[in-house]
Amino acid sequence: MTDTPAFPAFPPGFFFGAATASYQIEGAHDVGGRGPSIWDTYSRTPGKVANGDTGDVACDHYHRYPEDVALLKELGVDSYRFSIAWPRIQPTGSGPANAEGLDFYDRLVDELLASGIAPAATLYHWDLPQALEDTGGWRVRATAERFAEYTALVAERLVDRVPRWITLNEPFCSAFVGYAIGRHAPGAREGAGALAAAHHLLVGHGLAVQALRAAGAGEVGITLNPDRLLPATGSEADAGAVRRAETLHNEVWFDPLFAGRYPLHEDETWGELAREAAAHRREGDLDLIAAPLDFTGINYYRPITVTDAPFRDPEPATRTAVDIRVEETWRDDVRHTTMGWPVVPHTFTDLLVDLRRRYPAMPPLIITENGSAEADVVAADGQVHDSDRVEYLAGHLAAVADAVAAGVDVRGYYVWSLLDNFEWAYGYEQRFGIVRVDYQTLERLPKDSYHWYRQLIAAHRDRTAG
Ligand code: GBH
Repeated sequence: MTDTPAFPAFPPGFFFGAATASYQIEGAHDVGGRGPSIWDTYSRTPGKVANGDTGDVACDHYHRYPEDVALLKELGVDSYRFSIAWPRIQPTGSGPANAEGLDFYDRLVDELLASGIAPAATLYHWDLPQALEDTGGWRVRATAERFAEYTALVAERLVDRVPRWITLNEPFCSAFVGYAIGRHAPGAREGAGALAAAHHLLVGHGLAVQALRAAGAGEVGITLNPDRLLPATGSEADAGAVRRAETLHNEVWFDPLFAGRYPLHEDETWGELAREAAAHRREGDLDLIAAPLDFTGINYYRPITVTDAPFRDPEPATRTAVDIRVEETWRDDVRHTTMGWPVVPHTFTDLLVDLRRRYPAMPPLIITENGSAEADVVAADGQVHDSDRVEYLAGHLAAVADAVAAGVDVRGYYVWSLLDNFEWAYGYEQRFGIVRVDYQTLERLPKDSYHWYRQLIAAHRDRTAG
């Protein structure tokens, strides 16, 4: 490694981890009784995923998990965040547990514990059993009820050894990217359907929290991906655009979870669509959704610039839930990752400070994802000198440390991701790993960023020991 940025300082007890998700790394799509998920269907639909990539093999983590846990151990992380594939536990989304599916996560959890790493399990990172999509998916309340049953099955088996549970990962993506933009499975482009999905995801979260509490789970939380939304200009019109984007990106989730209300500006944002969505709400739902949590997981990558814009499709009949008269762009005066995302670390601090101020009832934060996609270059010396990623991580970790210094109670940080993996619509083209995966040989190669992160963790331990 060449020159490395200084390590930001965190308080004693602050923990470090690495994160992954089932469909992105496991492969073994037809092994151990696993049923098909909406991502199997979507990735097989021509034109949906770059290069026609699928998660059939991915990193073959299902078979290579001991090697991956060894990488985590060497890295020195306190915790590993992974997700459980619902269709491994219930191949068709309901009924009794598939023993082979539970056995896999049981082995993984034991391997982690034997390595001194605390497991953090996400119950839903987007791989809905296809059978449940066929009966309406998240548009219907029944899916939320099935989610609670699945959660109870998993908790019954693992709650004694998994100290940290995350119900949903980024329900924004499930609802809006899946049912309104159509760039994620199931690839729908709907208005009321996407807003119904948003509500049923929150109900599913609430029911899953009940199931986890009943099983005696330790820490329980949800992972959200709040956005830092900046107006393109100081105009009144752009201020309105930011308000509508705040509803779509942030308030749909944070308001019911942490303020006990439905989004403040939903009528201004959605008009007629908001009324259709409200039809799915039942008495008691807000209490269920707002049940106390132990932490809020935050995924953050980049800021978004927002401009007032005309409707994309003025026809109410075809309006999707993302048609809120807003154009989203990115800053062009800074470096961009290979995703095209601008690198502006201080926006992370600003976001955390702002959320803390806006939602006083929100429980302590854990950064459940942060990282960057960078070019895949193996140098002549056989190593990956990903100095751009090191710089990204250093900047964003420093931004988290700044938020902590400003009084925001952030408890830990998980880097996204341990491994290069299936980056959803981008397939294997985008690489977020601190460990490189050769998709021909499935060989793992720690990058410079892995070594840098290992040193940061070791330095934190030395500094805060005793
Ligand atoms: C996270 O999503 C995910 O949790 C993780 O699985 C993923 O690998 C990681 O970040 C890196 O992307 O262009 O309008 O179709 C981050 C948020 C939301 C970013 C969806 C890409 C596509 C929106 N993602 N977004 S659109």
